[in-house]
Amino acid sequence: MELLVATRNQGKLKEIANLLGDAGILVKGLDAFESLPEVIEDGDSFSANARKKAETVARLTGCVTLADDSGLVVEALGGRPGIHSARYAGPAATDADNNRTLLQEMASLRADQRQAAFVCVMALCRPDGTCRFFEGRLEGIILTEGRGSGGFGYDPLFLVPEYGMTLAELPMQIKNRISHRGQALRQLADSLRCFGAP
Ligand code: ITT
Repeated sequence: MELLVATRNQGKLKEIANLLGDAGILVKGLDAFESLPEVIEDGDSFSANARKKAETVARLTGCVTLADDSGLVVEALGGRPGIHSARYAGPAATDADNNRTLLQEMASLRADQRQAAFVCVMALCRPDGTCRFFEGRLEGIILTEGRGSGGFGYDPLFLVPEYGMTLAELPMQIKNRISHRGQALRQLADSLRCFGAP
């Protein structure tokens, strides 16, 4: 089975392909559809943005579509960067820009104020707008400098206490076993196994 994923983020796509590949599902990202318009992520929650991305692409292509809206939630920053994680440092921000901004915003925080969580909401939508949602969350600590070269986004700053390593130091197989995205995708794979396409 092939599944369209409404993302242009190659880091996400790689993890999703790896996880769903184990369930026999081949994924295709939006790079195969150059002419599709950019979906504006103006919802006020992860689920609203996940639905908007999946529903829009499903309607435009006529294909069942999966979307991932995810981000980093830092309690001591009132939940920032949250749904704005991809563009925390500005509209054209790179991962390095976002990581720098996060470290600046957290510079005055004590060690016991550096708890954070990655959150992922997946929406699987049909062209008629019917959707199912799957969620995951991973708790961790934000370091004062990056470690590791794997993963993407905020991974070098995100320490997983049980492993004593950042998500950028852990192999993808382990990240996928514990991550917010892995949790959501395992629910999705179970749901597809039981009910077929939505
Ligand atoms: P698409 O909308 O095309 O999927 P995006 O990067 O804009 O790509 P989001 O709006 O969902 O996607 O923003 C997710 C951001 O949250 C992502 O760019 C990273 O900065 C961060 N993020 C999410 N999951 C992450 C992970 O597993 N590791 C590191 N950073 C992550």
